[in-house]
Amino acid sequence: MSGPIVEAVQKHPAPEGLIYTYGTAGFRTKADVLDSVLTRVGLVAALRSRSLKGKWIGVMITASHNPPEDNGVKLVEPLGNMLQEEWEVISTDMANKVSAEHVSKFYHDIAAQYRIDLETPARVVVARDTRASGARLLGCVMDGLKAAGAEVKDYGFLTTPQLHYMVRCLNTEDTKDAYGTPTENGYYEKFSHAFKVALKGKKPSGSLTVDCANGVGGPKLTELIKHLPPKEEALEIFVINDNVIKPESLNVECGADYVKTNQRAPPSSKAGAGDRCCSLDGDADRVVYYFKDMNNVFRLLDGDRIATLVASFLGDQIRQAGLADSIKIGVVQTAYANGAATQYVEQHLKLKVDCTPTGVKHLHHAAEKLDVGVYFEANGHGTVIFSDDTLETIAKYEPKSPGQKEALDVVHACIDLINQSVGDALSDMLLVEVVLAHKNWGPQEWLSTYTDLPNRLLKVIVNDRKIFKTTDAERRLVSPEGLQAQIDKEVQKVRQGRSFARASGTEDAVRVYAEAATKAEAEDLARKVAELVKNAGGA
Ligand code: G16
Repeated sequence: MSGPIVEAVQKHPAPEGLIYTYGTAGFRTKADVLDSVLTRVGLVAALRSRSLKGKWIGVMITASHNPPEDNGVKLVEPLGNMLQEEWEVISTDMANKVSAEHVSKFYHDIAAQYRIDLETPARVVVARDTRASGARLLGCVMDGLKAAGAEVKDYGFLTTPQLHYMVRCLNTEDTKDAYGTPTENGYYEKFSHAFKVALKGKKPSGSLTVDCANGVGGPKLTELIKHLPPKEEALEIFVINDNVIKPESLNVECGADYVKTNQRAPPSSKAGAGDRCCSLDGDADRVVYYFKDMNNVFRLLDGDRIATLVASFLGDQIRQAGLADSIKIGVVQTAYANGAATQYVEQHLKLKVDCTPTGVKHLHHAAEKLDVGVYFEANGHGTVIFSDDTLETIAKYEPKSPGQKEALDVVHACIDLINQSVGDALSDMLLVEVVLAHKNWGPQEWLSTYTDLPNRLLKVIVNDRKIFKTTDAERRLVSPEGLQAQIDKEVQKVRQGRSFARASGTEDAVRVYAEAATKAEAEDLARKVAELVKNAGGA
């Protein structure tokens, strides 16, 4: 068998003995073993587009929060959602075919099985983050796309959420659901305009320092700032850790994952007490806030905090607009959500909380079932989505007083400000700033809404993380046998204890989370559970 597909696949042979999996956020591993995967992802993207009659499909080359030597790739559905699970399986199968002939046969088998007409146009949008391996891997995807005869738009460097935005814009262009102009400028204009309108003349207090993880978020935030209202009228932003010329510094001692996991500011931070700071991750789809309090103690305002802040604000505005009876807000979290955050949402905000496994796609699906679904992972990954019915209710609603109109205007502006295709650090950050400005809050007031339970997150390297299998939204282990009972025993020894272990979908490690009434108890519990995991996993 020969032909363009066989030739393209032969050009990028798969290393022997490696098994690839489309995980939490696509394929992600060391960049030097990804060439074959990228070419095959190009083929899958073309098939997926053809299966949807030529709709644009996104390919993002990034390993987000992972170290600089890693890379990865994920596929984006036409409305900017994560790839459908059925196609994750196809992608995994495609990546693991042994020979070029097998790949070509599989490509045609899938086309036959899904009744995909290979003459239908295939349209694919590609972009990448600033990793050194990105250019080479882009070449590998292009070879796959070319072999499959796809039409390609290459946006160069983008944040992951910008790529999602482009995909959604391209597929909704000239329809009643048009999301925006599919250009970088279009992105900046849409979100900066919504920011200005949502602020309603209010000004966030103080400035904001943004750590960009030395990733693609740095240059993109600098561009966005040019479109925002002048700092005298709105917000002064200081950009730090934006060195993309040195890709080996990506996510190193900076960025959202560093701050969340280590519960400390990047060592490079020069912020003083009370200064509001936030950190993006390597591809700018996560954001966490933090500050030093008056005693110089580091205080984290993570994804749970963003969810509670935003849910309470939107709840207030919807109530003030007179829409409380027709629109219900819900919050979606994962097992990593702090117990105090869950309690605050349920008991104080009186909102429903759903818990799903880790991975944006799971949270997104759960949020889609709500009128307004506020979903955030504790690590800062999340957004808010409004159901079609809710959007219609809001669009048709006639306010009955100036107060109702004012609140309704804010709701409209927030809908535009929130990147509803996916969690977007830049859009989330602007939303947080709007809420703080309306509430006239600094980070201390935000922190005072509830007290987090002390917690600890650890990474354990084991021989084979795949033996760690979970149930109950990853809160309990079903394998290795007997391990959960041992964890339960440790949990019972501390006050307000909770702990779980799960295999990471993006790194070769098992993650252990523990929380308890005191810092010492939380750290002790995390250490003990990590030890149990190590023993069971043959570290
Ligand atoms: C990705 C996923 C997130 C997930 C994170 C960690 O984030 O998109 O949903 O929380 O990985 O996942 P895991 O614990 O399975 O390694 P990112 O920002 O790295 O793309």
